[in-house]
Amino acid sequence: MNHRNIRIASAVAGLFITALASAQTTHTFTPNPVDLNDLDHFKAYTWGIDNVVPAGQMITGATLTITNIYNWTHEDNILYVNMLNQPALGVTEFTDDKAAGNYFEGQGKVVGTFTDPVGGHSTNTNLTFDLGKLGLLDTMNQYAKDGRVGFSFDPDCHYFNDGVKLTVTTAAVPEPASLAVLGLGIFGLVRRKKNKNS
Ligand SMILES: [Ca+2]
Ligand SMILES: [Ca+2]
Ligand SMILES: [Ca+2]
Repeated sequence: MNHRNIRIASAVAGLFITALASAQTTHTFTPNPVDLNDLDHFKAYTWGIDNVVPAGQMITGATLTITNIYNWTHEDNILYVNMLNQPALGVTEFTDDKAAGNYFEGQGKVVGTFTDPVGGHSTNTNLTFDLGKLGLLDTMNQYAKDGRVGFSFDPDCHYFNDGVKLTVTTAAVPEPASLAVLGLGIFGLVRRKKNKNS
């Protein structure tokens, strides 16, 4: 390929990628109650969500946020968050009686933990887990294939907060056929140029 043909080919590929990117849609999900009852130390919670991905689409980005989270007082504290394949739909409460460790240890994939170093009052902290940056999108797509995906939260302390939110972006799954057509298109362009030049 000469420089000109490479330019044409990358322009075509660029258009295709732009078309893909512009077809992204954003969906927002919140649990009920939205603050998971202020994440009680004695409890552990699951939140199951249905229809995260419209038919023919795949997850291209996902962010889990807990707004204005803070521990009720200054002390040792930790919140465990996992992603689950098949939790019950909606919010379910379990009792761990303040037992140390993640109540959902070994279930699904670990998303992360949070510790409030201050405690006792709001510090306007928004806890954000970017599931793309955490490398969890492939697993999330697998989990969500049957429609259901969710999260577990084990607060080992009492976290006041203004709400949990999941934001998901989805895009059409690129069909092998359209990729093949694109490939042929680039090939054709390059061939035509080559013939003209020779
Ligand atoms: Ca707990
Ligand atoms: Ca626990
Ligand atoms: Ca599932």
